[in-house]
Amino acid sequence: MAVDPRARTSNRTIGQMVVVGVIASAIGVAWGLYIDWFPIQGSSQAKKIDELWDVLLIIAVPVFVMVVVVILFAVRDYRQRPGEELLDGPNVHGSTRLEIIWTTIPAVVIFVLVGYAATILSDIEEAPANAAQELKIDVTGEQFAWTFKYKGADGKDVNTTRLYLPKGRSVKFNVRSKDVIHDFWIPEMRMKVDAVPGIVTSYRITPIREGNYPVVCAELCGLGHSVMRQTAYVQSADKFDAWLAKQSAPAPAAAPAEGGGAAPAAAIDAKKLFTDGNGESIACGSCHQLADAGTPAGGVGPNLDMVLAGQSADMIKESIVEPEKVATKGFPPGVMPPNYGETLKPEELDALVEYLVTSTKK
Ligand code: HEC
Ligand SMILES: [Cu+2]
Repeated sequence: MAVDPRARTSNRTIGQMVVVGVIASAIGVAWGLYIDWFPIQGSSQAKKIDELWDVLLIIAVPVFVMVVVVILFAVRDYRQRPGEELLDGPNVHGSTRLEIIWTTIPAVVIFVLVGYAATILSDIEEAPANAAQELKIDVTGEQFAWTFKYKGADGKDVNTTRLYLPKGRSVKFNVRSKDVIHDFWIPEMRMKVDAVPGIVTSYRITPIREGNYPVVCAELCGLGHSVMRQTAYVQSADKFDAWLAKQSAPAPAAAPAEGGGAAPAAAIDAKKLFTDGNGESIACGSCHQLADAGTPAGGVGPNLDMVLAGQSADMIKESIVEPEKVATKGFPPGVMPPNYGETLKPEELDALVEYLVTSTKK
């Protein structure tokens, strides 16, 4: 006897679906847990976030499999066969029992997951027991670099483009933007927040392993977005303290005495201007390699030891103030900040140019 085409789902079919679903879910979950989704765990927050990911995956994969299995079986059993072109479907009315089940189960799953995710969120945002111990760092994003400001031992600001972090200590970043929306992210630390003009956003991490990790911008912010990358250096707490103490030590060159005849250029530390900026100007060293200043290779901009050798002071000055005028071949235009004419004082600019002329002379 032919099966009534309007009622093909038998207990046998349901049994097949369950078997296929269970096997596919097991494979999917095992595969999902096997894949190395993330970079190493650099912060205590990273562990908890990765655990949350695994739990979500264990629940989400079977849900996905269930939906796909039902679709595939429906296609197999209910597709139109020859001779059925004029047949109508079965006259089915709602089933209150089914509707209650398919509303309740997803609702319960979602409430449980939301509750669990909320506890993880409050865990990873929790302030350390000893709030005074926490290191606070001001992070400023602008097209196309990050700058970091620490409070030195004597309360003096320490500005830098290299992010140094102590292992094992809670760090709170207060994030700002000078222009458009950026997003401050160190993938190994997992946490991430938009830098929004006009407001201060924040998050905290506790680094748990020493090493160098990329700092990236995770919000499309303009031509140089993809190169808005720097490095976070996680060091032992002792090394970090020594670094910070050294940065906040008084500058060797004292300001010229009032009315004194000291040449202003002598008071300007051009190398420091190059490596750290003046607080307003973005540090050149975050993009350019320069042997004398010890800034690393691999930046966005050309290696200045190579391109500036033998160039005149006028040419160099022009390249700094009007970077667009002569774009360097092979490098992205529109990435070097166009406003050094404003963010650098004229005497700072001159000191910087002179420094570049002498330090790149062969
Ligand atoms: C955000 C990254 C970035 C920063 C910060 C930056 N530059 Fe550049 N710079 C570039 C890029 C990219 C180029 C090449 C494209 C161009 O010429 O505009 C460049 C080009 C140059 C050139 C021309 C090189 C040549 O081939 O003649 C000079 C000189 C220069 N920069 C000096 C500086 C100085 C000095 C500073 C700091 C006051 C600085 N740059 C800050 C990215 C940067
Ligand atoms: Cu950005």
